[in-house]
Amino acid sequence: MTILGNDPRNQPPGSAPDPDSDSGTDAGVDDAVDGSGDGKREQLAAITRRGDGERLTTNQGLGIVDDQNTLKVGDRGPALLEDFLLREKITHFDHERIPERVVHARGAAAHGYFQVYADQSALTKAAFLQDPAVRTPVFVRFSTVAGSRGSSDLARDVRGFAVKFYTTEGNYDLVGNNMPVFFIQDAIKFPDLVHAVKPEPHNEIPQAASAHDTFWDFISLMPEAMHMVLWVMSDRGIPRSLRMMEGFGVHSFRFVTADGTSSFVKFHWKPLLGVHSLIWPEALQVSGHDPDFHRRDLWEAIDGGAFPEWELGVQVVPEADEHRFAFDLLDATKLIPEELVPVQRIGKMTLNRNVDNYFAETEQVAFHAGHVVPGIDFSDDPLLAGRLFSYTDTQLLRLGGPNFHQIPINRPLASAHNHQRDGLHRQTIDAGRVAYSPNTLGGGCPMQVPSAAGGFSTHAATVTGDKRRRRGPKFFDHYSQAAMFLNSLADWEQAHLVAALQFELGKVVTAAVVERMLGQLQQVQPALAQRVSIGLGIPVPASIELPLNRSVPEDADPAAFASVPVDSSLLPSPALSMARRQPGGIATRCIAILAANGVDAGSVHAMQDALLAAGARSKIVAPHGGALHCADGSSMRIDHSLLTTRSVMFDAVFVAGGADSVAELARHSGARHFVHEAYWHFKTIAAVAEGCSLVDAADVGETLPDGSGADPGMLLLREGAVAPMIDGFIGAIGRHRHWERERAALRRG
Ligand code: HDE
Repeated sequence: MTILGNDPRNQPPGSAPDPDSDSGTDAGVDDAVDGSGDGKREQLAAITRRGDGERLTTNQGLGIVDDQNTLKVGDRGPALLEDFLLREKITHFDHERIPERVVHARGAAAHGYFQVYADQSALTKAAFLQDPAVRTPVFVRFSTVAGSRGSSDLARDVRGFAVKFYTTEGNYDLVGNNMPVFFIQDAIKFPDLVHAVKPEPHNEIPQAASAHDTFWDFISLMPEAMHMVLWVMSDRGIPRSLRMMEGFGVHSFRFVTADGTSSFVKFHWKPLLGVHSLIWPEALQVSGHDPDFHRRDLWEAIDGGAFPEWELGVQVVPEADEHRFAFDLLDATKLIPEELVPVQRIGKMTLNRNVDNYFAETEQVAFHAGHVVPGIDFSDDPLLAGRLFSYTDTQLLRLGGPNFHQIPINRPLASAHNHQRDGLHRQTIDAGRVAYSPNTLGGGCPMQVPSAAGGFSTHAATVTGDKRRRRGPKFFDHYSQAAMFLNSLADWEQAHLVAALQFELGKVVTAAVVERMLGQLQQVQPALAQRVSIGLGIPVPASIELPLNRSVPEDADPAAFASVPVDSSLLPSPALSMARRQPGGIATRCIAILAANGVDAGSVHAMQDALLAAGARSKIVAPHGGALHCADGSSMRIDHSLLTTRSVMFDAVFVAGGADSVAELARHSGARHFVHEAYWHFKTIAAVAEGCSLVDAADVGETLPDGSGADPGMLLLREGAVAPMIDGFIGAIGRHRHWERERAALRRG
């Protein structure tokens, strides 16, 4: 009955036809939807092949005697074309690659489950949002947008945050980003945006970077992009970890209840580890040292049992309030400030299992903004409209045909039955002669599902108007929310944003593009343009002819577009600042313990135990690999030598005591640099007893760089045992970084 051979482990679950129907069934597994959250795991396990203990065969199951030598004439050849073993192996290899995603090519993914906190039937009839006892399996793929599959995790970029819920009513995909707004308002501009940010077509440079002429040329001509550009230039563009990012559905969607009441909804993911980022100089170094930094971090956290968690938040706006705001709910370049519409946290997602095979799962997963379930529907956002077409289209190319939904990772847990047939790589045998509807020969099956019985019916919204290429009038306020975002940031966040713009525009060769961008920033906030211009050494032009807004239609009355609408009601929104999204705690943080031969093992063990108890990890970093001989005669395993790691791989540094150990470290330029670098990335540094002299040798001190006070991120205990400093160390790491150090350095100049 299947095309996967006789091994029962290779049978696609549910591939047998529905006995009650004369129509084919599409990998349905009713049994797997048991509410335990394990359904998808079991479905995948049933078709997972492992080589352990197996014999080597061809793809036809033929046992292979010699997989080391090609069939030749004599010992030295020539090789024979007859060698079907060689041909099969090489041919398969030649075809191993599929096209990478045109955007979001580089990703990392994991399995987990979602559980709602309480019945949400007052908001939506979606089944997975009703019963707190039910765990819905999820598969989540994070990604960068612009880079190729082999690029670095550390690019300054938007991060994709795509969640596939395998619900009892079919797959629901929430395909979002780690920023709440988007660059463009209308899908028709998406290919232009992507062409502008991707490597330039003549020389394919630069990889995974927006810091080049074509991107800024385009952006400088697109006032609607200013809000999103500020998000990308903020530290949100360089997350500390995928586990420490927020996620956003971006568009307004609809919730629909059982009685047909609809409201608008914006989706949020709130990470329980807080929202944290790297700083740019650090990201540049991590990129060279470990371009897989984010992937590895996610993998190791899940592997080590530190399962990342996010709460699902919703901002709900009743239909009657659709026009209540100064911005348009259908405009994806605008967010709803949380102070206007609070985020209700309605459930939690936990990622608890790494993939078994990157290609089969992370690469072949196919998300689609149009995969919804009853109770969730679309708004008329013109950006969303384009997405609803694009995602299927792209999978047809990427995954090679119309049956990509039958690839294991994409199969729903809910049974799927219809009259679609055939096509490349069909995985089911659709038995019977009835492949049409209506029919009597198949008893009318599969039958349509009334909405009362869980079928999907589009919310009946009333629409009127002329058919034309236009945007709503509120769409033309391009700068108010950009300014709101800027004004909501802490001073250090603003300083990083300014530095990012200086870096990016500093890489732009065409002077007119830079000037035009300064003109755009001037519209957001004159002080911003001024600050950016200082680093560029280019004055803000006294007057600059800003481009015509390209989205003004040619048949429009120019007077209607003469003045730009401004939302003067917007106040700074504290919720937008990462500074306010840091819960403290050091769970899953990684701390370097610097040590050499002769180290005081007691201080190391005490610190390791305390960090572990607080949920953090520690690694011994030494001048060499292997093991350390400690002062008390014991030995200690080294995790990294100074050759193979850098301070940028850690959240904080502890220098253990021991006279010989510290003397060796102080002589080692790598050890001194380690501490120095961590200090200038504003991390917590602690040292005990002799360890303090390495900190002294690293040319960093306990007072802030401008001498204005004690540095709360520097904890030096020159005498005694480590115990009294442990709580302070953990508390200081929980602050993520010590921005007063950066502030003081800026003051000092
Ligand atoms: Fe996507 N987007 N997108 N996008 N997008 C894709 O689909 C597209 C947009 C997002 O991990 C592609 O399977 C259009 C917004 C994520 O597999 C493609 C438009 C948001 C991912 C596509 C947008 C996203 C994609 C490429 C404008 C945030 C990765 C490969 C109308 C809400 C999903 C693929 C994964 C991927 C099209 C805009 C998020 C080409 C046409 C806005 C997270 O179909």
